[in-house]
Amino acid sequence: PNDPGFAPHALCAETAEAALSGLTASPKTLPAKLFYDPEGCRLFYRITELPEYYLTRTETGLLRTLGRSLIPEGFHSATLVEFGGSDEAKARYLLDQRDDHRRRLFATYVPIDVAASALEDMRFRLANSHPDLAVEPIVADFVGKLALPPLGRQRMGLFPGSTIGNLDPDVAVRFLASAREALGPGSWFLLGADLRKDPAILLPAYNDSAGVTAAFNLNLLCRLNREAAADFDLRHFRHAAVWNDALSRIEMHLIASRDQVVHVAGSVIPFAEGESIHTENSYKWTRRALVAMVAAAGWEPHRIWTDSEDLFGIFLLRH
Ligand code: AVI
Repeated sequence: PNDPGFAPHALCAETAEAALSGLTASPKTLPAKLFYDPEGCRLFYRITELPEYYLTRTETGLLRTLGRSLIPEGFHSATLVEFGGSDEAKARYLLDQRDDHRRRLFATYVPIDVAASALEDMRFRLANSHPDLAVEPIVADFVGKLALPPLGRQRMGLFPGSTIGNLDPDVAVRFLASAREALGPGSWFLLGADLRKDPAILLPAYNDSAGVTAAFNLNLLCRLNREAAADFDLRHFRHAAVWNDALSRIEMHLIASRDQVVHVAGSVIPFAEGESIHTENSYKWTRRALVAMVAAAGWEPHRIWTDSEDLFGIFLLRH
């Protein structure tokens, strides 16, 4: 980004607090959820269209081809609950399905996300394209205690995009267990996860030649300049993506290219040359490890679909 974002804006206490707690820790970190301000959302959307970032197009290809076969037999007028669903693009592959009598398999869609305005836009789009679908958005962080309204007899959770990979395994198990409890007995869950593979494929997906992922990562610092009274000089930090084989994850870091001092919300944060801020993990699961994880959360794996190159998996789980 060219604009380092020094323009004075109101200090956002929540952003400043989250940033400071990570930047005063050792090693330094920043929470990945801070990526998704409006500029970060735009950059992430560009990532999903990059030639190196195979995840989105592979998952979408699977959803498009599998369509109705992703949905258990006997479903109709069911409820689809999407976790982190601020964009209905993937849910549409399920919401569009009808039975042989042209009845919708899903009558209700409950997207859960922190982005209230994105949920409102989505409600408007779906009112146009699916006037007979009940859309009941919930503004909440899906990785928290979830209280869902009564959901009807047939319920399915949807957690696409390999967002599961951005959660540490213990948090992922807790999330899956609480989603299971919230959806209740008899429910189903569709989970999209990026699979462990050759780092020669993984690394370019997080270090693309057009530099969009670098801009996405550096936008975190712009955001702190805008919202947390920080003065990061973006010329003195660079993006790095590394493969951690032992922990089976891509890590994103921002590396200080010289010794420097940065101010954040009134605190002084020193950086040594080469020091990193760890900004994101993206775990890559083998089928076997993922099955063990969902089982630890109480779900029973029912079916797994992957693409012909075994890049991405869609897992159907049963309560
Ligand atoms: C949202 N999430 C699944 C992305 C991923 O692949 O872990 C976020 C991302 N980070 C860098 N590129 C994309």
